[in-house]
Amino acid sequence: MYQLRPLLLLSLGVFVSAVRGDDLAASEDTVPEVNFNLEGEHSGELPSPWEGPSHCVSGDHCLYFNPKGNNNNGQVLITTPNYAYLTATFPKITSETQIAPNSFHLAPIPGKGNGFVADRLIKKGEVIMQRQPSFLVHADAHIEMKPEVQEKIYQTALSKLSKDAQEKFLAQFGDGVRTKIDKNSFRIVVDPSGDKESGHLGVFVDVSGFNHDCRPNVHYRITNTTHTTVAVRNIHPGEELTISYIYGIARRSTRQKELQDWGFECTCSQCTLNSLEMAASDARVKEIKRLEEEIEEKMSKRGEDIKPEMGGKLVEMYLEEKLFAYLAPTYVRAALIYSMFGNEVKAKEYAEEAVGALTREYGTHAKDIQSMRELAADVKGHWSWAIKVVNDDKKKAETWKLGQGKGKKNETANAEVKKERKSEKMGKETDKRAKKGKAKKDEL
Ligand SMILES: *[C@@H]1O[C@H](CO)[C@@H](O)[C@H](O)[C@H]1NC(C)=O
Ligand SMILES: CC(=O)N[C@H]1CO[C@H](CO)[C@@H](O)[C@@H]1O
Repeated sequence: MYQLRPLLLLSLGVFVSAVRGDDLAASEDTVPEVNFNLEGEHSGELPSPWEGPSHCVSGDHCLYFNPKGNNNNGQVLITTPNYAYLTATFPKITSETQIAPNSFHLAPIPGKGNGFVADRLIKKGEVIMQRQPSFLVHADAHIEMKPEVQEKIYQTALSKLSKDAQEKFLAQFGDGVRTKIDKNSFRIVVDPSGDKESGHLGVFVDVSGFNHDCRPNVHYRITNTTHTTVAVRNIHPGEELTISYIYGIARRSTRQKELQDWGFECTCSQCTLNSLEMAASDARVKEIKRLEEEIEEKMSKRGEDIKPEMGGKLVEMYLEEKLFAYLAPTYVRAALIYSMFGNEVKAKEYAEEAVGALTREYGTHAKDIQSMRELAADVKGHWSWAIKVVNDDKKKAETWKLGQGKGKKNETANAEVKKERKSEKMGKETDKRAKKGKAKKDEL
């Protein structure tokens, strides 16, 4: 099976125009009608070897094609001039290499169709695959277009890909091109600034060979439309390579409900435990969430009542639950907490693990990597060092506040927007205090 669910952003406006049928008819093979007057937005031609725009629909959704993309297998976009330009001009991936092509092969997996099987030991941290989407469509266009118009433009787009890519596309789960996109695409925010309007659906034909497991051995991330898969533990010859189609840190009943979207029950190792093990697993997941909330809450109150062993306990539960694809934030927390309590050995150990996990899960540019490297290299020189050792020392409390302002900026790899805002506020607080001359040497 090759199913991946896109997370569509359905706004009311989109829904209304879909109901009203606002789409104009497709202008097959006519002069592209591209809007050249959008202020501050790109509307011209794309750099070579990109072709297009052509086949424009609804004014500004057009077809773009890169025959050299994906190792000459081709890449098609159905999107606005601006998003096409962004996609076509993302920096080339050079820092991350692909492992040898002979490390795994596609083979029948009992009960699952085809899947990737390792041919050699694939080591934790190895990059398995990096791909551009073969087929990328703006979410608005996918939702709004009239079916007959959509069918035409999707068929045209598909016919531009190599034979091999077309075959792989058509071998995916679902009837018809539209359903295959619904069931197999990844949601991609094209604009690096996070503009919500820039939601696209991307189909990566090679990635479809990864089957689902709720305790996967491979992590994936999408950066600037590039899909990267990395081994999160050692994978032995003969073992299947899996990713998770859903967020893994959920109880079994939740996971099963979500997976019904692909028409199958969760039958992975974790979902088929016996009832005793299952209850233990569910309890652990519940405790993980509770402890994470508790740590977050205490950290937001200058680390009041936080216990040194909390971070370590969290890591332990993640490992027991085999959540190897989601370890980075957990290691970062543990490293910081141990450092705050002046435990040099453990702070160093977890900071080193954090660097590895951040690289696997977020790439070499992950926000917190530099800080975790610094912590691992010189625990006692880090802002967090021993600030909880003397609880009632005024100066230490001050340091904590300053440190947190800085720490928040650097050490919340996957902080949500809300948390970012909070840290901005704290950052300003730090500046104010710095001006008053109260800052310590290494806090700024
Ligand atoms: C993503 O694209 C933006 C804009 O082109 C670029 O500044 C940024 O460095 C890219 N990120 C990565 C990780 O390549
Ligand atoms: C300790 C650490 O990682 N500091 C970095 C925090 O982020 C700023 C910029 O965002 C860097 O300049 C620091 O080096």
